[in-house]
Amino acid sequence: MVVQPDPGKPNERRHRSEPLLRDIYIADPSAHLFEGRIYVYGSHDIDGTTPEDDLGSHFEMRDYQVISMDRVGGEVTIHEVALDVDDVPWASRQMWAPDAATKNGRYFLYFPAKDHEGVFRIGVATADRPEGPFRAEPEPIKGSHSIDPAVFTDDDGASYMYFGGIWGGQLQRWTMGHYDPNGSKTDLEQDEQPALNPRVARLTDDMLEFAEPPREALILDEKGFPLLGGDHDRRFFEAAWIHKHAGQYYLSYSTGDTHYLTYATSTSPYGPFTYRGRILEPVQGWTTHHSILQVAEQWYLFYHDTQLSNRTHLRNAKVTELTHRPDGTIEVIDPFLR
Ligand code: FUB
Repeated sequence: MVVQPDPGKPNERRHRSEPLLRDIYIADPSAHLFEGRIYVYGSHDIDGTTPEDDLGSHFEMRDYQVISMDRVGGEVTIHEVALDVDDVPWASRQMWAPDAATKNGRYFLYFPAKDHEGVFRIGVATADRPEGPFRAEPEPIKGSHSIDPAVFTDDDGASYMYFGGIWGGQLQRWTMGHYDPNGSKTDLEQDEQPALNPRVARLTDDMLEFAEPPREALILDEKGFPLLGGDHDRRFFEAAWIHKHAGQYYLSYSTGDTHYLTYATSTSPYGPFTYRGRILEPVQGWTTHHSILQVAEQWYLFYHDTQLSNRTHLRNAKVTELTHRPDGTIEVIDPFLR
């Protein structure tokens, strides 16, 4: 199937980058360099039947298909289905944004999905090859909840998972240490109180469990105060990603309802992180979700928009160059400017 833009809704603004592929919809692209090749692990968007709502019920993804390329700009290979929801005993629906990692020649796919009670959990599946097929562990990771896992391996070999997302991602329903089905549908509903932050936990040596209880990766303003719930332009919403540059840990994330990709830095993988600015101005489409990858000397931002479909839940992956300035800040990217 070739995905064509909806002719009834022309995209009038010129985009900075073209979609990486047009055959299937891939969103939330998590890019990694494995075995000298770029592999991208994303959501495989489909057009389901569930009506659109504020909780993202219309994001009904059922499987993952890895894409790969030998270089940015090279031919993109779409691999066979890597993991299907029917092959995950604990999962019922909504295979959202995944990530991947490798250790000792094994590959690990980390993915959120709703369990049979409708609660988001995070699972792990293993494979011998970066593209899969992956075999899921029978249970979700103990202590995992919410969405958008991102796994970062530090120079000393320790791996950490960052995760969480508010609104449909349910993070606001875990403030008591357990899932509250009657909790807020959006956030803490306390604009003057500290906002929710992503969670971080080191992984066990076998990469299959948390080695410690997840903790908050605090995001502070320039004066050292927590970002507040009402600070929608800067506070964490979803899509955490970590990269390390010049000895600093960069936590980047989406501000959700204000549609920015922003970042904060720290000298520790646990934070606290200090807010530094924006990476990407709003793209076409509601969601914005990304990864940051260095290939040789060049850094890249993988992201998505809805250029091909003009529909919120049918997104296409893209890539563009990203630049760190000498002072450690990142040049802001306008998705509509070359
Ligand atoms: O793809 C489904 C959800 O949309 C992701 O988990 C969020 O980050 C947002 O991109």
